[in-house]
Amino acid sequence: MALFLGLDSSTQSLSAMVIDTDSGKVLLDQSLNFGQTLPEFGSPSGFLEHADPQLKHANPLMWVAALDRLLGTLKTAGTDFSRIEGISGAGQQHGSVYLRKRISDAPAWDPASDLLGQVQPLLSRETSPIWMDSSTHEECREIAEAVGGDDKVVKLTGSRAIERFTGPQIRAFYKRDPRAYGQTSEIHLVSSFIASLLIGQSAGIDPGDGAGMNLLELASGAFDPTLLAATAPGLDEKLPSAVGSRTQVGEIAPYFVSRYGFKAGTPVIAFTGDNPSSLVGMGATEPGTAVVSLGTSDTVFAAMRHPHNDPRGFGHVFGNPAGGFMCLICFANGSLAREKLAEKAGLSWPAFERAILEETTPGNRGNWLLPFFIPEMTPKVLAPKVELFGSERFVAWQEPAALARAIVEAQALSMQRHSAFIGEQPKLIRVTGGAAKNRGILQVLADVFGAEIHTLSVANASALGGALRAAEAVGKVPFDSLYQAFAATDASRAVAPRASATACYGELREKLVARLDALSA
Ligand code: XUL
Repeated sequence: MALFLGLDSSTQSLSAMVIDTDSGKVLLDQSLNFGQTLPEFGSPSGFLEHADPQLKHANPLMWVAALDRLLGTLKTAGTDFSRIEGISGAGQQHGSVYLRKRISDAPAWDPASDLLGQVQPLLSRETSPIWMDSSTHEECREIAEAVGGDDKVVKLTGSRAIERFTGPQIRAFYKRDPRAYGQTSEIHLVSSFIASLLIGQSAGIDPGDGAGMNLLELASGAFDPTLLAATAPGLDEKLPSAVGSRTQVGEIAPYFVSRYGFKAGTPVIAFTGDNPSSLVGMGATEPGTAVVSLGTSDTVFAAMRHPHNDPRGFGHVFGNPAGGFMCLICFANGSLAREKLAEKAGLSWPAFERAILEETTPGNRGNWLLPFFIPEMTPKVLAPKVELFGSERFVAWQEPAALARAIVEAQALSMQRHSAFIGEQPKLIRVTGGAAKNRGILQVLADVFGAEIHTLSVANASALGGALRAAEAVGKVPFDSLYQAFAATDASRAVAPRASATACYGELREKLVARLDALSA
């Protein structure tokens, strides 16, 4: 048996997946939901509530506690971690963790007590800004100006200076609390932080996640001195190193050997962002397959051989963990927006699915909406904005079925609008994430894009991506054969577009796109 562990510390949960590359089987696939399992952190959806909707932070100790809790639960349930040969994983992108001491300079984790109590005194900032934070508009402008304009930033980093990206967030911290910034010795991404916990050393940042910082030069994969200087003083000394995605960042720390039974010396491969990890987990690291991930955020992404930037500034280019690049467009109003609408319309999930499949038709008889229940980055909408257009009962929130279809149609049309810069319309799209179970959503995506929709049997593509990256880097199993075993699509669930439905979207597309474009003008 050759077992590899993948971890994914995402917005709402921590997941673990173990694969056996000899049998081609997934042996373990388990998630811990932060809100449900760790209510003491007051974060039902994985982040802290704040009166200002632009400020979105999470407690990094919640991620630390989750790691101990999940590994402990799995061990109690009989998981034998001593058989794991390699570990990798991913974290929600852009979020940052601020430490007084480099993890490499901190005392070795003591197996006699929980990690949380040992990490707490290391924090120089109690909370971590996460990808949903949109409070750094001013800092983005300052960084772009200092570097020589938006185009220059795009050329260097693959993206404009973006509110949720780590560089503008670090600059905001430096400006708002210079003392605490001065007391900070090390700043990690969520991905490199979790990897650092596992090895008890400071783990490096890979170009998949590092490209989401506005600090890394995309072409070389190294931090860029001009961007560092434009962001905050002394920043070059506070960042871990930039490393290749296949780098072994260290070996599992003795803490995990003694508490959970890992084998001493188990290699840990650089962690990456949840989207780049999903690119691997979806078997989509070669150009030609587009992926839609329906999670807390919805994302559209695809591998690219050469960086190709979005002239409108919404799309990003990140490193592809398998080599080359990937493009990505992110929508903040993903599952949280679907949940808020379902709650307001009084719909359970099965009713939401039935509403789309059985009770409404493409184009929704002229009912449509703007779905920005929280601030949105694509298009840029700084304050929540939900507007309904159509029949009287619909605009009065009295048509639950039409409301369900309206949000999914708006999300799909916005995805199509904002991914148009990639070039050719995809004929095949692989869909992942919790909402990929909902056939109604899959049918709307198929009809709007005029593309066939495939899903994998594994729901958590990001944790799978971690396990596959460990198997490739440590076990030397090529991605191609890993994909055959683990990233095959489930043919029985393929959803085909209906030409008549695709044709229905002409008028709605025009109206919605005009509104979306006006918002970001
Ligand atoms: C991508 C992004 C989100 C997070 C959360 O740019 O901000 O998709 O990675 O999952």
